[in-house]
Amino acid sequence: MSHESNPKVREVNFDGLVGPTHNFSGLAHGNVASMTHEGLVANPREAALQGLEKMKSLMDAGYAQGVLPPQQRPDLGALRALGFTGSDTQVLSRAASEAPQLLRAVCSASSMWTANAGTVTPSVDVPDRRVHFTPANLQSSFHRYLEPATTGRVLASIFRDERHFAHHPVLPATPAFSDEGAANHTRLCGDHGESGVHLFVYGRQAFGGDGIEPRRYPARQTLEASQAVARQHGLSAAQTVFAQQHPEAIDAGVFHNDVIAVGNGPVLLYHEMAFRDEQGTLDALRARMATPLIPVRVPVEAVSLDDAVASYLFNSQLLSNPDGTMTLVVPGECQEREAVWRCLQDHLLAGHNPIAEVVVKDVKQSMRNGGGPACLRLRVALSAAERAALSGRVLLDDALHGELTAWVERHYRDRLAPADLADPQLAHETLTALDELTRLLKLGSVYPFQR
Ligand code: SUG
Repeated sequence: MSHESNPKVREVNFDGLVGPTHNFSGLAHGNVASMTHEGLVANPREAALQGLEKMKSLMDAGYAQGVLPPQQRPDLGALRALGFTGSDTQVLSRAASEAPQLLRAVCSASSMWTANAGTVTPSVDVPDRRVHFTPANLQSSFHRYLEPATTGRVLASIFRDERHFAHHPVLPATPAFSDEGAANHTRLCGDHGESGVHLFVYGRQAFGGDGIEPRRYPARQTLEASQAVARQHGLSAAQTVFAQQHPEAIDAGVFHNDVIAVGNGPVLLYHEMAFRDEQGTLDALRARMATPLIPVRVPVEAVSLDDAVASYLFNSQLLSNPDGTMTLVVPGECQEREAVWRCLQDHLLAGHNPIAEVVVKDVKQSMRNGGGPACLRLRVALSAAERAALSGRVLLDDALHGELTAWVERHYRDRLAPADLADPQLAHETLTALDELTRLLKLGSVYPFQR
């Protein structure tokens, strides 16, 4: 295959800004952290500031950092569509008394996990030389199914220039095409500007298949969804590998591939239990890649599945440095598990691989809902011309970081319990904050209340 390279291509990490309604509602079946922390009092302000601090420190370290806005919550339109009528206050109070689980779902700040916003293919891999986007349908849970409409508008607003960016429709929101976006997609390549091979990891096959699937928790990505996204983006068989996630891993709480594997450049850091067919997956990647694959395997004796799920070791950001080394950005929870911390020191840092530095980040508010550093970002590899063609003010610099921090401090509560979600004042505060945010980010009218 071709081995093109554009040295000006950089990976931009677009982090999701945590929204003002961040709370712990236990909405995600199969996500151990979300299930465990249901009902806790959340601190939306701290959550947003933890996210901004991660963005700022990576920007300061020289990585290109972008930001994506949160969504309009509570989603009163969704409640109205489900038959709740009257004023906003009446809709909220009726939902709170008649269907509290629906109220919680329409208040979730889950769009912060932008690794699930969609799948992105860089222009160097596509025949038309544009960056391709497909928002994920997130149909496997009601609270996340509410995201793609606004996600699509946000992506289309930022990546607006049709000469550089192409947007595809969300896949049909039905179980056969269950799609959770970039969390189940890894691009392996030499340099970011070289053509890459796309590893799509799915949990189950909708049509046919041999029935070997998780039994306890749902598989959120289907083979058919991954294949459809690859087709939309114009990727050929020589550029794609479709691998089934290990069903036992899903049943242990690994609800996305990015909870058990992370890749960057030629490096694939993965747990022994990540793939149903480990050897077949590596062989298929090697057969397609133009550059030698560097697999970094963590065996179960070093880190158990439970430790992987509790620490989110694999939900780290693996970032390329100019000197050829890589930095692994891990959540603070990795320091709390002895086996995991030892693995980081003795196995990853000391091993023969490009990982030369470990940076620890505190994103505890997000972690309590099952979202680590890697969940909070959508990777978009962009050439200099593509970066120049972005619309809006979404690339982080000191000024934007300062304004976003002040915005959070002005508008966010530091305490939010599930019972507070019915407070009409919260809905009002959120709309005021988001209206101001779209002006700050120069995004135009992306929210339903602005249209
Ligand atoms: O879909 N949690 C999210 C976490 C997503 C993490 N993303 C990646 N692994 N890329 C989910 O399970 C919990 C919300 C709550 O319980 O209130 C939640 O939706």
